[in-house]
Amino acid sequence: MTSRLRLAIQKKGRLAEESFAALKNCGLRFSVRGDGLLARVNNMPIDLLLVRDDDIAGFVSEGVSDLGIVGENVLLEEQYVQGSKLDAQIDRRLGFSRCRLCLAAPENGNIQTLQDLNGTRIATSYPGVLGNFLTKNEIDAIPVTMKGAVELAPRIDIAASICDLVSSGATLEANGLKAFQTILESEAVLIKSDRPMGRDKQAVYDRLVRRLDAVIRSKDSKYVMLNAPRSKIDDITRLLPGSDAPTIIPLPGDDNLVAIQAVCTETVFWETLEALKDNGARSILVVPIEKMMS
Ligand code: PRT
Ligand code: ZN
Repeated sequence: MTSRLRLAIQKKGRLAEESFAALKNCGLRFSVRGDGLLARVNNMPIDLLLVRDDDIAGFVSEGVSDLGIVGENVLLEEQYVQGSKLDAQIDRRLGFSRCRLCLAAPENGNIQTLQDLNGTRIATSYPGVLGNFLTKNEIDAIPVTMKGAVELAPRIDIAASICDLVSSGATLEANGLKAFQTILESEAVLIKSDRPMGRDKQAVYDRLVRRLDAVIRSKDSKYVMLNAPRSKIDDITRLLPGSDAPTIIPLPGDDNLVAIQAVCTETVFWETLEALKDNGARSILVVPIEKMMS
């Protein structure tokens, strides 16, 4: 087996672009060409396995790949289907490709609540996750497995409702369906097995995840700079999202005014800026943070 760390990622699809982007932000240099299954990272001993997302958890479990990036929804489904045979666990959450696995039914139809599902069929690509949810909630319904076009099932009487991934909600709306229950909040996750990696690979893994953590942390982070009356320091500090110790700098020539600078680790909304202004803040600047390592 190669001494290079192997990371399996989706070759093409909704996860692929963001997985590539996260790795490039970690400073990995590679190019993905044509039909190749393997992309070599030039500046670190890492090889990327470019595969379908359904194969990733299995590859990690079998030791074909040391790590994988996959939707939590796909990992959980594999875990339910394969049970204890699957040796692939969540190492860390990556914060992209967020979506919800929802139960949805025709708007204004017979199914509006969980209880209405009793005795009906539910079309889904996630029979394992759905089956577990139904058992836990003591609902007696039958999952019907479909690999695609799940949203069409109610229209052609394959099932009365569906259990599918939703992000913007446009697909449900276009098909006259309405979500009435979320059964899983999913995002991309880094997965690995419980097997030890060996010292060399472990060192590469440590470097990679330290950078990944920094990329995830800096994604929503902004550096906020503003001037404010000294009397408002506490109010303004409280308004800065996800910042614990802002830097306060006196402004020469004006004893009543200070400059406040802070790293905000949560999204800075327009509403936050408006509230800061209402509390006397002036000259507010919000700038992106490219890299952050504590
Ligand atoms: O070819 P391969 O097997 O690798 O890919 P795939 O076709 O199985 O998966 P792909 O690329 O569609 O999705 C990969 C992963 O992206 C999923 O497993 C999720 O973790 C994540 N993801 C995030 C989504 C969505 N958002 C999503 N909206 N996967 C699918 N959808 C579909 C959903 O099934 C529905 O058909 O998009 C439609 C709904 O989208 P909205 O925006 O209209 O609500
Ligand atoms: Zn797939």
